[in-house]
Amino acid sequence: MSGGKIVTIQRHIMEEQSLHPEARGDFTRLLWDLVVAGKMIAREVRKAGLIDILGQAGYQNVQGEEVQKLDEYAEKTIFRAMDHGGHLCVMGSEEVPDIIPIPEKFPKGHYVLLYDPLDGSSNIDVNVSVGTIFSVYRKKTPGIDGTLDDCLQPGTELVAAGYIVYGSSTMLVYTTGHGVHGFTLDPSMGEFLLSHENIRIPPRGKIYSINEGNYNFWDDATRAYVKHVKQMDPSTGRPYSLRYIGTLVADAHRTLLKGGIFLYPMDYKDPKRPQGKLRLLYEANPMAFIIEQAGGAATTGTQRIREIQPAALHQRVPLIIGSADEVRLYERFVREGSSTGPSALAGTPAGQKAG
Ligand code: P6P
Repeated sequence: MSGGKIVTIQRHIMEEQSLHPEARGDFTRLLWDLVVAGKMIAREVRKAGLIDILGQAGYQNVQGEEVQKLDEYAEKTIFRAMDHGGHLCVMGSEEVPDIIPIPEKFPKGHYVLLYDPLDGSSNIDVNVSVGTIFSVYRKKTPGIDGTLDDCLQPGTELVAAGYIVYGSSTMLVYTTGHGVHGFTLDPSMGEFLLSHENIRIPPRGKIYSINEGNYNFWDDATRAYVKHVKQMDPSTGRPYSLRYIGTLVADAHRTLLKGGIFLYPMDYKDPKRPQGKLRLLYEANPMAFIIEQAGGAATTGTQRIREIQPAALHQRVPLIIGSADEVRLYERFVREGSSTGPSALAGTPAGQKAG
């Protein structure tokens, strides 16, 4: 926690701008507009149970998922907050099939915004944390209008990424490549105040986060890794603990603060979707940028998430993120491919380095 000094997110973003000599204020104002959208979504999430904004909107999104009314509100709020500022050349939303052009009547800018307006929305009506995820890239193609190619950039090209988690409190966590910083919304003031400066993820952690219901559809390496972390660790007298909220933003936020590992690996329950459920552009890349900036790691099991060259707007990838040592151990299970995991570790309790 940041003792003493009172820093609003607006002030912090301004200070971050000074770290980017080429920044002309455009980027700062883009993030400011995004913060406004986040505050408006937070307000609606907080009172969702009180007004007729719960429940389903009556249609499915591009993912084939039932759209919740709050999904729709979040989508429209971000679009309306971001379409006229003159900072963006194109947008992309996890809820929208194609790229979202900037309306002709508005000026266009040099940045690309990709966002998941309300991640975990199936949790809304049971009062479990949900979130918003955003990614910012520079425009790469010539001309004024943004294109699909401007959206299909690898995560190594990210200039900013962040999320808002609507939980017991509302927190905004973001990075522009100079560390990861967390702000807690003071609803009485409507201000996000710096509460977690320069977040660092612990190199190890005793929490694993995965949907065990998919066990029968995992590959051998994932099964072997999960079996490994369930073994008794004599150094702590217990195995790892399982925590799974079912909202990526909330599971990733806990992993960032407490360490451990989050896994949404390949699963074979849906032959049309062997790459797992999470979207590269809208979920995996922004979370990978944040976790790496905090000292962690993000992989598919065989490839660094941020080095994947996207081929499609809604491309899905396996996502394993968390403490660097934990992610590297998972990669060893994949690499060594044995059904009992890395031979040197066979029988070694979880949490202990092999000889
Ligand atoms: P499952 C929410 O729908 C989401 O996209 C992520 O936020 C979350 O991590 C994942 O799906 C949960 O999926 O299959 O475990 O319900």
